[in-house]
Amino acid sequence: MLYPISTESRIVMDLSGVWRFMIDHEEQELDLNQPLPTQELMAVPASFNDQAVLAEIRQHNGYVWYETDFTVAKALHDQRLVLRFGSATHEAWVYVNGKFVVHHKGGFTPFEAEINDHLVSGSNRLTVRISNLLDYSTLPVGNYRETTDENGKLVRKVDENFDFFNYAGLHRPVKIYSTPKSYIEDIVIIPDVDLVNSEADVQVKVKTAGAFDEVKVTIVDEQGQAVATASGADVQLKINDVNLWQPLAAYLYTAKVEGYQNGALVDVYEEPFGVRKIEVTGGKFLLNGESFYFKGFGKHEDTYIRGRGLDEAYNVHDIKLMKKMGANSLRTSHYPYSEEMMRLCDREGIVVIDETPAVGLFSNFNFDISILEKGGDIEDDTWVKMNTTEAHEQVIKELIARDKNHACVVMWSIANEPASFAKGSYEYFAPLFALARELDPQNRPCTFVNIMMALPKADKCTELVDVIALNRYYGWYVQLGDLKTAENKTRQELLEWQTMYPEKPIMYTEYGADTVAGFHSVYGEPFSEEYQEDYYRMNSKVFDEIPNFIGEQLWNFADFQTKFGIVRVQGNKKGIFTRAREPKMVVRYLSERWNSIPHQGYKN
Ligand code: BDP
Repeated sequence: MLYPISTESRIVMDLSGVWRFMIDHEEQELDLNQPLPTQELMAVPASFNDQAVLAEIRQHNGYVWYETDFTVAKALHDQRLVLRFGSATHEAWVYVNGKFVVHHKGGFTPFEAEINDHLVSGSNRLTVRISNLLDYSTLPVGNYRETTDENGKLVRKVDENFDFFNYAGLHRPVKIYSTPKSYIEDIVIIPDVDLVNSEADVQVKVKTAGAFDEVKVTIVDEQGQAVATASGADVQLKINDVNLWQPLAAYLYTAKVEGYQNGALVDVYEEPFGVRKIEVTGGKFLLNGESFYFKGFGKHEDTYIRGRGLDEAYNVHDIKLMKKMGANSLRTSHYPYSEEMMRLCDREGIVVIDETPAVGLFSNFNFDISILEKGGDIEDDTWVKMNTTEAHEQVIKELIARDKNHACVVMWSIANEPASFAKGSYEYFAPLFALARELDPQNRPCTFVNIMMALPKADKCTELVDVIALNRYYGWYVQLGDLKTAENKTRQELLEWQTMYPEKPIMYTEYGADTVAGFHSVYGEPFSEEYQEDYYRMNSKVFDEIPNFIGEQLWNFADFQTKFGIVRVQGNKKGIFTRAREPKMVVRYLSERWNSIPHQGYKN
């Protein structure tokens, strides 16, 4: 799916701004021919939860309404007009002038619809109904229940089966873009680089709709010079003396695609891409033929007031902080991030593990690893209870359709911390890994993120992955305050993985300790800034001993909001930055460490 951009043949209108907003009390049916009966206002894009200063809105579980007005310039009336949502969390029904135009389920991927037939000249009304409900058929997974209040009125309740606040609303830009009636629908770019001769064959496949008698593809370099050109909807172009997309030294080419009719240019689209090679072999992760060491973060799209809404200033700032620390990578934990962030990572050379919103695939979450140390059959009914296959297939399709051309994406993460030790997990995941591998034109490696209880002997799904990605909390959820034992456990487990799967590289995708900024302890007690630093030092020491250990992505970049919980005071405090992006003490230690570890060629 193409990102909406303006070109010589296309115009983008951004509908961001202040919209009307209303909670749906499900009492009477709304007359969609009338404007929403509300005085409440809500900024878009942003979560609705934290804006209004009303508990009723912040904690609402159910349906809400958004509405705005827009006018399309007369000059565009003969163009194809597409209404596009960067995301709507988690389910949306869209109406233009009271008429239904599109429905989409899944809160983190874009969707769109042609709206020409629904438009009137002058002012148009765009109304969106959104649900933030989650259950055992959605991703992420929520524990859903219905009760009634003292007046017999239905009360819906979602208890998040995951550790982040269930922010919802119109989180990403809502746009209308124009194309000519005949238009470029999709572009697939598959670079194949010959590292020895510094040249690349780039296959470009163009999908068009309508009447074109010629499609022309030109590859343009960063200086704006055309370096290769070809005619056809499926072409191979050669780039000599190719500039590689390298971690933190990104080089982006642009594929300029033009569609002609009777010699006249009809539609143009420009897709950025990078040339780089990814290989997983002999326990290493190779980027452009050299072993790559992941240094970086799991994070969240999470800021004050905006909640999970797009904030490009935060995105730019976060990446600058990462680069300053010597980091080179992030995982889009625990859902696809905005397209704006993905384009920024392309530009900044940030290496991305791109994750689906499959989190909470666990019917009985706890950190009791003793159940697994006992061995034998594990009592867990996750794969009987969950009904997420359809949503999972859909989001893999939508994520790969959206992100397939991004240079920054080096691996897909199919899920975070599923019950991969439980009966039925392999049968659930095998077809999903097969689907991702079949759909990705660039054949990127695939993984899922393994939960602490799924120790080497217990896990049933590791066979499916290219890279073993582990979330581990020795020294926090287990062996709290006992870093000596935690160190031994860490070492013992990593060596066990390495022995069992000598060909598969191993990395940490989470490890961390809740730390209250400003809390200090001469004893280095848990929650203190000293403990956080000791915890990271202990882990670093073990990582450096394990040859196949190829990366450390800590948890979390910044403190973030969660649901209430007795171990969550104002959210999760595992950030190495506060929610306001102020550094905790450990940032100095990690900056020194990461700035001294090369991005490539470490542990060769
Ligand atoms: C892991 C989850 C992550 C949590 C983290 C934690 O993947 O979402 O926030 O633990 O407990 O289980 O901090």
